Amino acid sequence: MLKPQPTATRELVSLDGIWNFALGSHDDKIDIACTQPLSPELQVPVPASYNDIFVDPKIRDHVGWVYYQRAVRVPRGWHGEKYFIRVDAATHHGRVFVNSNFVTEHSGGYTPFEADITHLVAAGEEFCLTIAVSNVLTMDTIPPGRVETLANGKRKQQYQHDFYNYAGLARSVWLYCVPQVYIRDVTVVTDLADTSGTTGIVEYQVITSETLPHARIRVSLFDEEGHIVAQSSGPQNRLQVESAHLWQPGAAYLYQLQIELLHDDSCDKVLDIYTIPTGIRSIKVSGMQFLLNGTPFYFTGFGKHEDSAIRGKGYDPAYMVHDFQLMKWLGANSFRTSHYPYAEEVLEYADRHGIVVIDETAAVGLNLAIVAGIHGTKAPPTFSPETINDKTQDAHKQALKELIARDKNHPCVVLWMIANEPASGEEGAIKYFEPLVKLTRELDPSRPICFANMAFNPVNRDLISDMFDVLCLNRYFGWYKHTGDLDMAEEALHDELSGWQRKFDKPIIITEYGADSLAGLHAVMDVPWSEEYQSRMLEMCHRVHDRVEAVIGEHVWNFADFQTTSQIFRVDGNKKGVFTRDRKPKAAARVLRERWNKAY
Ligand code: BDP
Repeated sequence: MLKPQPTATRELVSLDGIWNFALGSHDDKIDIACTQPLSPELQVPVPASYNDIFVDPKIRDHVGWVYYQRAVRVPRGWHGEKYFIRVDAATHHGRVFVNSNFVTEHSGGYTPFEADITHLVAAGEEFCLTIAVSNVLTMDTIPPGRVETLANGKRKQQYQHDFYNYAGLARSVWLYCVPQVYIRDVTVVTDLADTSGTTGIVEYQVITSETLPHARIRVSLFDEEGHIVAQSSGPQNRLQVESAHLWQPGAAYLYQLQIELLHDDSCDKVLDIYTIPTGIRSIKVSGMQFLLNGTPFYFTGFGKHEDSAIRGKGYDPAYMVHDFQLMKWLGANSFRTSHYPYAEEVLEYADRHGIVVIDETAAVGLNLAIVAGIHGTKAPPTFSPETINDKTQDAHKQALKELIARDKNHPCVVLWMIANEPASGEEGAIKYFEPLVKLTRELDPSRPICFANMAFNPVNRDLISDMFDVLCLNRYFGWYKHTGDLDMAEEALHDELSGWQRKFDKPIIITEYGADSLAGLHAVMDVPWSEEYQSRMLEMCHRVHDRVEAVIGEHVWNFADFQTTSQIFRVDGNKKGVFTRDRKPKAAARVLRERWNKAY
């Protein structure tokens, strides 16, 4: 799915800003009256989650639909074009209305959707745009959840993941136009032709709104100086680039792949034009190594969250650039989009600056044993008709399709993570994951795949790791296990990682390791929650990572403290950040800076 882009043939209007806002009723019904002009009494910024904007628990804890509304004018110059409303994210369900006419709906809170509204409004006209957004999670959604009705009649959203269920229009909304005949989709896959790594391959496939003769699709690859280095025609082909500049971690080089649809009687007349920033690089998993451009790559960095005070999960370019600066300061070369696809702007920035990304779906919480473990209750089976079932699996398939459709052309994305900490030791996991693995490989045969395994499913209990290319392990030795005893933790971590290496002979990335720490709490001894203990725990893990050959990466959990749902074992959120929520470094930052700034 192409991100809207202003080009010589396309225009784009941002609908970000202040929108009118209303709360829906306390059920799952859409209130059609809310698509009539709303009073401006409540107004919200877009993009932002709405929860922490107001000081009203009724809004923060609302379960169901809310309504966003604003007036929009279609530019008068768009006569004869096709125009679309595009919503970058509506968490978790969105319904779009143009002057009360229902236009489209979408489930999945972290991927975009759009609708052609050309037939509904004429160029030059103003219309009332309403977007209804529901935050409800059920066993049919990804991530899954359950709405509980309390004794006092109040509805409460339950879910199995640790981060707060922020909702709303957390990313941009656009009105954009394309010509009548237009480029619908482009897929770009790159590789290196030889082991010496000098000849780059760029394979492309273009889908147009109507079938065109070969000669009418022209594709040109420009280097960073603006020179054409390869050219071709037709909807699919393979370009070869001699002495290619490679996209390298920390040293990105971006070519521009320009696609043009030409008029039938003159090649000088361009009907549509679209450009894809293209990094030439190869990815391969070989034995226990992860090869980027033929060279073993060691991942250093973080599992992150899109999370900040007030705006919740709202995209904020200032926070984004600052986070990248902090990662660079530490010597981090990569991060994981835990636990959902991030705003596309984040991937564009990573492409431009050579930061490697593990791209994750929102399939988090597919494990009923974790919550049961916390409350000391007996866990129901995770995979059953009443719990994670065929409908969840359908939603998961859709989430994979949308993730790959959106992110397939980003050179920074080197690995698809299809789920976080599922119940991979329960029998139902095989039947659940087999079709998902197959689908992911069909959708993108060019990238390896993984899931994040959790501690309840060690090597002798996990049933699905053989289906994946890279083993990703989330491990909290020294925190949830052997708390305060780093000697025991070190031995146990080493034993466990050695076991995985012996059984699979595959590369291992430690996709989560870390400890909570309260900024400002200091201790001489190994006192959990102190800044020193967090640092010493990370150092302990690093000693083990260095001793196990298969370990090819480490992502600390988490980059920054983040908001969680109200729980007694969280104090104003999860405090495993190496930075506080407002991005002040804790002592652990020094440990990482020292370690990661030496070359890997
Ligand atoms: C892991 C989860 C992550 C949590 C983390 C923690 O993958 O989402 O936030 O534990 O407990 O199991 O801090």
